[in-house]
Amino acid sequence: MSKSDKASISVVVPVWNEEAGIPQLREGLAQVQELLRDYGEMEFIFVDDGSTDGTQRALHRHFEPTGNYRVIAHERNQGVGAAFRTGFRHARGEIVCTIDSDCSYRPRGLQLLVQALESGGDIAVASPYHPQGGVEGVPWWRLALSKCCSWGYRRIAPVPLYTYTSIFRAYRRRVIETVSFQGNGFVSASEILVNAARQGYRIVEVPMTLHARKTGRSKMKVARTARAHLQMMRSLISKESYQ
Ligand SMILES: Nc1nc2c(ncn2[C@@H]2O[C@H](COP(=O)(O)OP(=O)(O)O)[C@@H](O)[C@H]2O)c(=O)[nH]1
Ligand SMILES: [Mg+2]
Repeated sequence: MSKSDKASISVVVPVWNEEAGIPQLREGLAQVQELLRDYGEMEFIFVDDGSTDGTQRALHRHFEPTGNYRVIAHERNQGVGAAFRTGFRHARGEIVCTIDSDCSYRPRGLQLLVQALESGGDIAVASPYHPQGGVEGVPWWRLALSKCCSWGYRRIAPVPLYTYTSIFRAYRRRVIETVSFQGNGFVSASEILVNAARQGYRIVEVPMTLHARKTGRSKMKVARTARAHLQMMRSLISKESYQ
């Protein structure tokens, strides 16, 4: 694909020290390409955020360095929100997706998210905490943080959702071009939704199952992430602009 061509769907994949999971990711993304091939050209943008293991080598080994697969590297770790900003700057698709590189949401679920945009959404979000969603094998302490945060946001955010924390999403291009966010870490996922809702974008939840990761460990720093969420909730309650 030449630089001037526009991909129809871009998939931004933040990765940090995920070497062991890259073969599984390759299989998942091959399935996605097959399922979404009618939507036209797809591109995959891996944002390697200062990995210190062999993640970058594994990405280059498993994904052909064509125009459809790009690896963008941060020299040092900046966080998943910073990785989204980098990925969004490079994405050319009319639809821009973000996914977990550990395949804790099965990549083929992107098809449901893209279909949700076609039925009128501006943002489609995987929602394990929706009554029809599900969670399999995720440690309780990890789940507790996300569930508590989503419970809290649901009460104070401009739009009531069941899940504000998943990063498995599809956005219409205009959303990533017009919604700004400041957070560098996991809180950015919630911040994007809150800011998009304030700007009047339509958010659609798609019930989905969150699975335990098969390789590696969660990168979330629980205490730091909880603090960032609490700070954002405080600013929502006091009606200050978080931006
Ligand atoms: N680029 C980047 N990606 C990250 C960072 N932290 C986590 N990720 C990626 O974000 C996704 C979700 O992170 P994960 O560790 O699985 O967190 P959890 O599933 O919420 O416990 C995975 O693809 C990670 O590789 C980071 O600091 N930078
Ligand atoms: Mg995970």
